[in-house]
Amino acid sequence: MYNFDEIIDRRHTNAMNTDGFRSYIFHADDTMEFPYKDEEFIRMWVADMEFATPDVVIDAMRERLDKRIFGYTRVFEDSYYDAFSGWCKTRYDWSFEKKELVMSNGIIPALYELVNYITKPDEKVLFLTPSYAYFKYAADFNSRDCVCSDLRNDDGFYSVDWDDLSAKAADEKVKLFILCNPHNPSGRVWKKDELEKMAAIIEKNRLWVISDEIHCDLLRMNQRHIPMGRIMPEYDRLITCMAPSKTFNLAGLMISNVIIRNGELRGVWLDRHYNFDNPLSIAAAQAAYEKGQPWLEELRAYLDDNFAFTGQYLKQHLPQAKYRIAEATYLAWVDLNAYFRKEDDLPMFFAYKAGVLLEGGNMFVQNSDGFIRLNLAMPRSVLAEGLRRICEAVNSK
Ligand code: LCS
Repeated sequence: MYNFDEIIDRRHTNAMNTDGFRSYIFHADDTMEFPYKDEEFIRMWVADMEFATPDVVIDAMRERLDKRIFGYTRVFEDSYYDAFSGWCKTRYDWSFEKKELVMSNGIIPALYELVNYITKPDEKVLFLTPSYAYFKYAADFNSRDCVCSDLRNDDGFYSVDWDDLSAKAADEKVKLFILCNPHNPSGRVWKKDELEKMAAIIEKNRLWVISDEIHCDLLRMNQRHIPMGRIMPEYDRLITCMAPSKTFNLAGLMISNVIIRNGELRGVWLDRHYNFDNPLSIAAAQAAYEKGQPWLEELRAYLDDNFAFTGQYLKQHLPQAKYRIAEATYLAWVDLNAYFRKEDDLPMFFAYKAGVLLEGGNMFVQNSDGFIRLNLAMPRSVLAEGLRRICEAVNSK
């Protein structure tokens, strides 16, 4: 039994979570002041967890430390591929060849590079909104235009607007579709029929697809993830991104997996990508895939309970909030439109009035006004305090 109730002090670890919120959420510097001390905030924003990474991962890093030399390193040995591909086969019944796997220091840098390698300057990138904002930033960074297809929201349940997506995919300048599967921020786990419909649209228009599956291990207990690679087993223009970073709380180790089927694109990547990996990160990631499953199953059960707890709390204290338990991720997506105007700055409101750091509104590209996103990956006692403060601030507005 792991102890997910333990409160771990993250101060003085250079954590984005504790020290980076002024710049990331508020685009401000250290002089920005709040009615709370930094350590008094309940932090429900950036997508990492307040839980310790599993012991098996830390032990593997210690073993690697004992080897004492940390020279230039890359994933050369089969053991990493065996661990990660074994994970995919067991959990998702999906396989890929060893040569298709390349490593990246993160999915974000991979997106930035791939958009550049795949699209020409006048071509466009398509994705579903609301969206993880870095899909847009990856296009912006490369001066590519974005085309957004708004998801439909039926009483908190998100689905694709098929007519809209088909029409936008048919734009001859659209060359790349970035799919978030499962979807951040709605938490949807796209089902087989939905993925098949997307695949038909992709094939019809010969689009490249980056399927960002970084959240795929973090499912509610009753859900199943289907990699796009299984829906499109022969499609050459598919890139799949997965990582141990969200799953095992290793984002700072900066190691992620990119599976590139197309040989030519892989060649461009291998030529142009800065191709070294951190030796501690390789040890950690491999151990996570080899031995991390029992920890992950306990984590998922704890997260399921946090989602149920949040639902009950909101129902009682903020009855007009619309909330559905996310099918995946540890991120709750809450519709507060009954309480706020579209133009209200929700992250600012909650930081000042509640002492809670969260993301919301226009931080998700479009189609997200009046929503907040709450990171629930924390001990229940801290979550309870965060929810108490959120509800109190809204109710005393
Ligand atoms: N892709 C998606 C869909 C994500 O949600 C995140 C992190 C990343 C990629 C980042 O991958 P990395 O570069 O770390 O490998 N999501 C975050 C979020 O929603 N808030 O903080 C991080």
